[in-house]
Amino acid sequence: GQIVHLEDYRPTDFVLERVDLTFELDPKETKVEARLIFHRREGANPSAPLVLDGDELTMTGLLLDQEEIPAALYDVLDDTLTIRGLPETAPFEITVTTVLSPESNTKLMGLYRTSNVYCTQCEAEGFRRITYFPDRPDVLAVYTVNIIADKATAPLLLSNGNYLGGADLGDGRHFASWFDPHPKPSYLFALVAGDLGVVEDKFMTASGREVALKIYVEHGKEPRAAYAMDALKRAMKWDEEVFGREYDLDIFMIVAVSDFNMGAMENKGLNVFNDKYVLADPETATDTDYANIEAIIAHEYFHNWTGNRITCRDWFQLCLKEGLTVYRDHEFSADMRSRVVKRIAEVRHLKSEQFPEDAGPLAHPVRPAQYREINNFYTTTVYEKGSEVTRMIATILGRDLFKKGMDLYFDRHDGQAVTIEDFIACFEDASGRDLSQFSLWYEQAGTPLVSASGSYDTAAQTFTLALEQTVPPTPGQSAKRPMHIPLRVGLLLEDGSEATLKRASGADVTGDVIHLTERRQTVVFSGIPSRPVPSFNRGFSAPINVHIEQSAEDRALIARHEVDLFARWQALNAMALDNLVEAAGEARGARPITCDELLVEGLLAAAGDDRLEPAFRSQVLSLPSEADIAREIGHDNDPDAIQAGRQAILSAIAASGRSTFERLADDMALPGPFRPDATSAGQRSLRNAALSYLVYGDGRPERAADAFHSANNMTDLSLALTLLAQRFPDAEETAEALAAFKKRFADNALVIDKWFAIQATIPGPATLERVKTLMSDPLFNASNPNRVRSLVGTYAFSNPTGFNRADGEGYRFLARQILAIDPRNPQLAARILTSMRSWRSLEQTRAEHARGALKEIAAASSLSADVSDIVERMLQ
Ligand code: HT7
Ligand code: ZN
Repeated sequence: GQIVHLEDYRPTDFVLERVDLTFELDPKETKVEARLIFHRREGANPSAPLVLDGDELTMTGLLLDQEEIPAALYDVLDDTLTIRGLPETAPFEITVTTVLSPESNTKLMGLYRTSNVYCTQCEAEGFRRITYFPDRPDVLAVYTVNIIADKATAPLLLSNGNYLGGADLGDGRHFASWFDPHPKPSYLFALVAGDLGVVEDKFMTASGREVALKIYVEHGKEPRAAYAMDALKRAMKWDEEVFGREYDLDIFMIVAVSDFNMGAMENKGLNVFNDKYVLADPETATDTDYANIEAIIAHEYFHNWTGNRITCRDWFQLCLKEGLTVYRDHEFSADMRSRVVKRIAEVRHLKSEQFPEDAGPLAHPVRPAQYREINNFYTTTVYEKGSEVTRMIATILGRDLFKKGMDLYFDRHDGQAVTIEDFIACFEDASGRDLSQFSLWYEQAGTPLVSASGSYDTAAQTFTLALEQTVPPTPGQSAKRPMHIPLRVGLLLEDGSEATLKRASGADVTGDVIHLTERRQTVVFSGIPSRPVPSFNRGFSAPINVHIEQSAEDRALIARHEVDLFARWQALNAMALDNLVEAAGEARGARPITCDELLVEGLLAAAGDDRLEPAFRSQVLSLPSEADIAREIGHDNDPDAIQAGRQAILSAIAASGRSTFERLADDMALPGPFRPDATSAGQRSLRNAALSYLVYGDGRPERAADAFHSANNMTDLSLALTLLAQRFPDAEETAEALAAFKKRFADNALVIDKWFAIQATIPGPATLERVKTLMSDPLFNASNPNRVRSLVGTYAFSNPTGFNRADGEGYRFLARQILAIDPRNPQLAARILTSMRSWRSLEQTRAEHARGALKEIAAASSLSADVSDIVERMLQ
């Protein structure tokens, strides 16, 4: 693949006015006729040829205004069809006919088959696998789609927009026509055909239009789509109330499929979902599954405005739709559930996924300036950091001006394909503020580090904060400019009360936000009666690392008294992390491991505080992960020592907290039938956190086995199974529970994914053999992405001691898997390979093994662009 550069962007020479597609569906030989009406753009070169994109296409016909185009006037190369001699000004029609084999399309891009259903995935560049087309997001057109298929096997024929009509063709086939009045880019095209069950509902928009809602699932699974339907209606209502956005077609459809490369896809009016994010019932879905379904249903729905009505000019602008839409789905979940608990979960995710990406060889700006393979840029940086950047705009402008900016964006750019500059300009125009320095957040990769130190002047009663920001070098960006960092702070006095922030001099302060804009800046607060304890980055107002010398006592004060509950969690988490880093060092040096008494006190005080909501207390009890500790240490990591240190701390907490945990396990028991709401989920979560410590303290499997046998929902059942497997992998009870679980859920793919994943997380070097054995289990299916992710992906991403075996066998195993997956499904292979993105921060022996495995991949012949792009960047 060639490198594409943002600065090379040029509009097309031709404007596409209309698209008419006719599909004659067949598993092996689908015929696609595309009629495309173009005219030459005003001002374009009158002799410029029309260049269309294609990928692995077989073309059987090419007409200009219904006349065959002579061979001398067109060229078919690998990825393009070039047509010369086209009219200078008049509109013309190109008709392209292609023949595809959906059943042999294993890449799951373009038109493919999954469980006997025809289905498409076109983002980012899948449409070019269906027909020759100007396959780029700034080409917006109105589509009519005709689908012809066998009536018995494909009674259902769906595409974007509104249903026009259909008929029986009398030869065992039938057809249906769809018309989408909203101009859209090709990546939002979708077609689904097959035999599916449906759940139907309707939604009345604020302006009184009735929208038919349909969720299509495999026959028999309809009851499991009820929660998704409920989430959809709540999302539609929320978008009207909070962003003033109404739905714009008569029908909104969701189709759940079992083979899908990502979570879901926001095709106009016809979202296609990985069934993992649609199907749920108490017996088979965990609380996390319910929360994910709610978030992803909302996310895809919200794309209707942020992504579809206003789309991206080019793929460099991906964060324009993704960062903003993630921000919107985060706000939705915060409103549906507990805001602080949601924020903690977001920050945990950001730090565990995005921070390592930003600190490693795959680091890139929220808006990259170049790419080789766009599929590799659907990253946590574009999505989650992109969302944080949007959140910072809201923090800097305040709620009302942010809303004004969003309204202006919807107003000004509806129906357009735009850029980050266009987006930012709306907030500048709405607020009168200059956001040019702020825009560096889109351009500079790397997680900024803010170092802070405070000094209190007793005589003057002033508190001076000295702040310094550094943005670390990242691939292709060695020098960085200072950013605009909105830092929310509180100053806590000895008694836990909060000092009023009165700025005397230095950096700008609005409310509790310090605007850090220079490399080094001080800010002086006056009228501070005693030495305060600063609480930094309240609510995680900026996606940064903060370095501040703060004693455990100071952190404990924050943990007890901060009005910002997020900051309380943050203080305890930081205290725990300090202790865990130290413990890892002690374990590595074979020294005794010490557990900080203040940490234990703080954790138990919060966990046992009935005034706080259970979900929050559960978050407090969940210590930083082994990966979090490795990230904090940053270099020369020994995963075994990290794990040993962490386990010693867990044991100490388990011992000190026994009575608290016993009480919580009882108090948090939920009588009555399962309910998936946030409050019940929070109680389950706290109860399971307490149970985990108790099992830890017991050192015996009985309690976990009891929990397994008495569970009446998947949250409790899978937690109990995880405890058994991770703590007692060789116990009789564990073998029995694993066998019982497998037997009970053998025909439920999504639950069997959990069965594989749980076993893939068992710590220690022996798990590699287990994973290999599981790969030959009859239930393993190498062509199903969810299954591959659940076993191979979980092993590589979520099992630090199992995967990072000191002998390097884990890496060599992964290399072989990547090479096996790549020819079938490059996107999936490339994604799983990113599990090795932090290899350089391992201790030397492991790092050398990791390098060796990466080189083995790099040396393989005929790698996909997806995998070779990742492996080359990782080795650079
Ligand atoms: N916008 C969707 C991205 C997506 C995708 C991208 C590449 C390959 C396959 C894909 N499936 C879905 C998902 C989203 O952010 O909503
Ligand atoms: Zn999205």
